[in-house]
Amino acid sequence: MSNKPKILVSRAIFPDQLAQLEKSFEVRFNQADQVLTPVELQKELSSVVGALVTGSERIDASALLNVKDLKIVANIAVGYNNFDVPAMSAAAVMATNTPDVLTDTTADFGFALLMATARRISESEHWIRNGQWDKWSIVHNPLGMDLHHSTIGIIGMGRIGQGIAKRALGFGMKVIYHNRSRLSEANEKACGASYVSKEELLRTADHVVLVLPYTPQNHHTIGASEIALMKPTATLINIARGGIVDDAALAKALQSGKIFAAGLDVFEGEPQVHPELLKCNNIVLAPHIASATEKTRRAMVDLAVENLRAALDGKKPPSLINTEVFKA
Ligand code: 8YV
Repeated sequence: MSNKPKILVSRAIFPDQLAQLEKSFEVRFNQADQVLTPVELQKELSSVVGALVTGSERIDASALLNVKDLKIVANIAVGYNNFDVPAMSAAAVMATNTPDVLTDTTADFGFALLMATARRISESEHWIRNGQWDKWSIVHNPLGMDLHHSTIGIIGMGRIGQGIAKRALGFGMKVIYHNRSRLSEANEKACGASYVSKEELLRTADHVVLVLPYTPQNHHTIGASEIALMKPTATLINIARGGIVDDAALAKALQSGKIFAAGLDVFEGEPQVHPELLKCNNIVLAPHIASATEKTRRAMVDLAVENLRAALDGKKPPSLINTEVFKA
């Protein structure tokens, strides 16, 4: 029997990072690399002092029902809609996330997805693979939409939204945004961004990019009536969370040509994807990879481990969400 404190690591991390943890902790490690069932999660959390989880494990009152010594659950993600924070606070469990370290990588990906969607890069590849290139002409091509000098509308202007805005400036794009609260004048200037209402953004943007956190209030921020406001030539990019877009309504809009195309990194009920979306050609699909470079995923794990170690050493974790739980 080891006398090291016991922690849970809910999914595979890089082997050297795991080995480092194993020097200080007895690690309960989910080898299966599949999301733990609620029953498994409840059982695992009942016997550990800390846990590193991804955005897929729901940490709520039920998951915490039998905890005895649990001090911290550290999300390896910036979004923490998988946390019921009041329930965690009620159980005196610290909640942490991984902001900043993934901002640029995620903004890069948002822009890559936008470019791939507007310029129909996935469809073009299929075009070649399906032997359709023999029909090339000036008009006989997957014709796309321009990014340069178009208007990008960003909904959710946190760190990642601002990163996308700065990239858009390099393309000579006009940047408009909508957010819960307005940025400071200095921040608006740095992003070259103008604040508009959600309706105006949807009506005027050539490219709509979603980067807002998922909360009950943000459920289906984009549904049939919002899509109806968009230009038929517009693209919609979701790198935020599934559930922010009504995927069934989006599939209908893509199939009927109500908007030009969509790029999705996140889905309602992922890893399941709405079957009607899979039938659309004017879509670029990605399996939630916006933060997926080795450098950034390592940095996310490092920050989550830093949070975990701090909490277990009685120190304030650097990205503590429920500060009221920390007692110095
Ligand atoms: C993660 C993310 O890869 O940070 C987030 O909020 O969505 C991604 O960077 C994913 O949640 C796995 O933890």
